Amino acid sequence: MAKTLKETLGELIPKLREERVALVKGYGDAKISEVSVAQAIGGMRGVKGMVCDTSVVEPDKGLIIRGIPVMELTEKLPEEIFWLLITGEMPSADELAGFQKELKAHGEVPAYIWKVLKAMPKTSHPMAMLDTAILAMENESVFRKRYSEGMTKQEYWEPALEDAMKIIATIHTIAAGIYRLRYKKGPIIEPSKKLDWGADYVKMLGLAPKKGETAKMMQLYLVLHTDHEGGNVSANTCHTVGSALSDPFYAVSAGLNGLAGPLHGLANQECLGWVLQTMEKFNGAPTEQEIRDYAWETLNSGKVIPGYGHAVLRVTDPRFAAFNAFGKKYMKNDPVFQTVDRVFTIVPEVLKEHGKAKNPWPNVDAGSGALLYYYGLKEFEYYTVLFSVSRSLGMLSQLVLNRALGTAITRPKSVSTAWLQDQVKK
Ligand code: HAX
Repeated sequence: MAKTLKETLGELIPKLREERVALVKGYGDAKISEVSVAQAIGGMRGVKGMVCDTSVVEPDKGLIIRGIPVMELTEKLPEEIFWLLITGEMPSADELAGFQKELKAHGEVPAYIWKVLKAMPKTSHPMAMLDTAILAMENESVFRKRYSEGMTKQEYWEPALEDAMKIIATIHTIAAGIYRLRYKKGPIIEPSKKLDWGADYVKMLGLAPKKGETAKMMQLYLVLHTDHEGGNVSANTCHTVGSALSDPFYAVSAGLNGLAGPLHGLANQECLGWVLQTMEKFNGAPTEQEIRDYAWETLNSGKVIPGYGHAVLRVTDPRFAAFNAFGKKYMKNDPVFQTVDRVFTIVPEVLKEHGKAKNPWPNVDAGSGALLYYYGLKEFEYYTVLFSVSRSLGMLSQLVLNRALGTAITRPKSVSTAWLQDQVKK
């Protein structure tokens, strides 16, 4: 019989613990990073001060999950990516089937969640609704219960995994329900017993299947957004909150609150908004010159061009490239997609000329909206919820591993401005 995820992790964790102990024992004092004044003030950019094994982001290559460039994973299911993130290996067909079955068994959304969501104002942002629902579901936490009963440190990862399964098994159902409630799309659709995670999400949103293309697009979307190493706002926040042994519901909800910022995950709603504004302003797909003019207008008004630039990447984000390739295959004549594609040829030139952004190339958020729009998801305020459904996989894989490895509570040292001034004089 195929091993369950818990059994697989149970075999792996002792080796990972030994590895970590050996590193600290043998090389605990070895230096890996230095911090400049600019870094301390500038969001700790480039400071190496945390460990994350699920994925790395190389400035010139982009996202690499457990050694595999994301472009080589675009045909996989998000469930397979979760298994890869957390164990370092792809699941076998039997392991995948067992894992999907286990997820279905955890898939019931508590009735009080729908009551909470229905009680929220009609104008609530869908991200506020999702984050509230995950937080409200904290009532289900096995981690909290086991902690209060007095479990040992060695056991932390087990209820953390149990809570992770509950979140992953329900987040797409909750997210789809939010879409239907918030945009008056009709009654909430129940999860299916057979469909995979992404296809089920499409069905529960109530999107037209378009001969299976919508599910294919969703599969790609959910794979590409899963993880982006440990230092980004959502992962880092989830990590910090989890490090206090707040349970996974608290930690994931907190991470998603970070994803809801326009410089992070909310850029995807901003981005399609920007593209549609150009189309409205110029009555249809704008010319290259019109895009150039509008980009300058945006920059001159002190705003950023959403979907461009990155804190780590210095090339076109491969995730943007994957969305662009999908668009070229399935919707090359769609005017919104054509505009996104044209923006891609103009905005990097403009940003280079502008001279501020260290990276003028598109990130993941520049391209995804056109695909969602084409397949019927026109409410772009909702887009970060889709990102969240996927990113929960990355945050939770990191969280479970951190509980398994006994990662310490996060507590960097802050310094005062006066201390900095003194220090630089020395
Ligand atoms: N448009 C205009 N100006 C930009 C810019 C853009 N797209 N990207 C960077 N800049 C500016 C910065 O605002 C900064 O200006 P100031 O010196 O006046 O503060 C300057 O260029 C240097 O910034 P940087 O070092 O290149 O970039 P940061 O690491 O500070 O920030 C951001 C990275 C992603 C936040 C930034 O590029 C940005 O705001 N992009 C637009 C928003 C966006 O697309 N966010 C999504 C990023 C991907 C992600 O996390 N998705 O979830």
